[in-house]
Amino acid sequence: MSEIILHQYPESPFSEKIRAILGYKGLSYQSVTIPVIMPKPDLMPLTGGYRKTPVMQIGADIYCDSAIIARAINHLHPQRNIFPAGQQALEALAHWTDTFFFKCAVAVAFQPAAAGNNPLFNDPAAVQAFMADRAELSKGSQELAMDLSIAQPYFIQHLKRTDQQLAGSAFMAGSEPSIVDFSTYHCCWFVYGNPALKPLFEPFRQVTGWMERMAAFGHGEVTETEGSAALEIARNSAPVTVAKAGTMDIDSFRPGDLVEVQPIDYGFNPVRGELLLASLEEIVIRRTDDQVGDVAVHFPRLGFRISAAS
Ligand SMILES: N[C@@H](CCC(=O)N[C@@H](CS)C(=O)NCC(=O)O)C(=O)O
Repeated sequence: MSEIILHQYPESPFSEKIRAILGYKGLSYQSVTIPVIMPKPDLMPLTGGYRKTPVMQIGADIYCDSAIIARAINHLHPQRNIFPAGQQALEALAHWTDTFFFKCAVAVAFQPAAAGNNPLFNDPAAVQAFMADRAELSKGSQELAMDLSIAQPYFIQHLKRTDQQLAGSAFMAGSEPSIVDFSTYHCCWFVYGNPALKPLFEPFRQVTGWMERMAAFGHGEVTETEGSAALEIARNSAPVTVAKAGTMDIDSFRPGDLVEVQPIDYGFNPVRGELLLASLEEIVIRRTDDQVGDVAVHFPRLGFRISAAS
């Protein structure tokens, strides 16, 4: 089996979600540090336009979005299962956390009183470039916009509820961590890491104790590699995923159709390719790129849409 390559950057919360899962499972992997803002020249040949962080690569199979990355890791490395049997509806809570609660966390983390501590904001030109890039990322979307006066009470409300829940168990859904813990952890990590915002967590000792337990899983055994090396690995590999018709009639798309896939929340960059698979959980398309040849690009169903290629 080819090794996992995680395309990410240290400050990225969704990357922290995946790093923590890799740590919990005790996995070794390669990491490519990608730029925080566009352009991302060593990522685009792999994804075909998807620009969010993180992206996981295994040979010539490319996984876009932390939801499908988490599932793929758990499938390939089932030890310390984070999708407990009999608790499948937990994924709805994980999705709410990765979308709505994350949006609250963004407003809290980027509030003016805390921005000075953000390592990304230590020179004015970098701030300007970051703001321009994120304006482009959220063009046509309201999904990342929430006033702090609305977001902060929501954020604290969920900390309080989580604190109360954690009084009865070591992790959010029992004695072992599940996908919900990792989704909640990265949103909290994002805010807690800023010294100006840490006091928000003070009343919630169960949450801070749980965050310490989550942090203690570490990030696994990481080897840093270059983007060019990752491209070469893709070029020298063939996608493992093959075309497969679904067992259910879900939509009108069939393997072989030329389609575009894009997020429904923000970062509306469509990825075009030939449909390999469109199940209830996953959409996979095959595309050919001058630099890497054939790749299979995977997306979760939830949070993405397919349309016929224009
Ligand atoms: N639904 C996506 C959200 C990913 C996301 O929004 N990531 C942020 C960084 S944590 C991002 O892409 N920011 C813009 C960028 O890195 O270019 C996931 O679960 O992976």
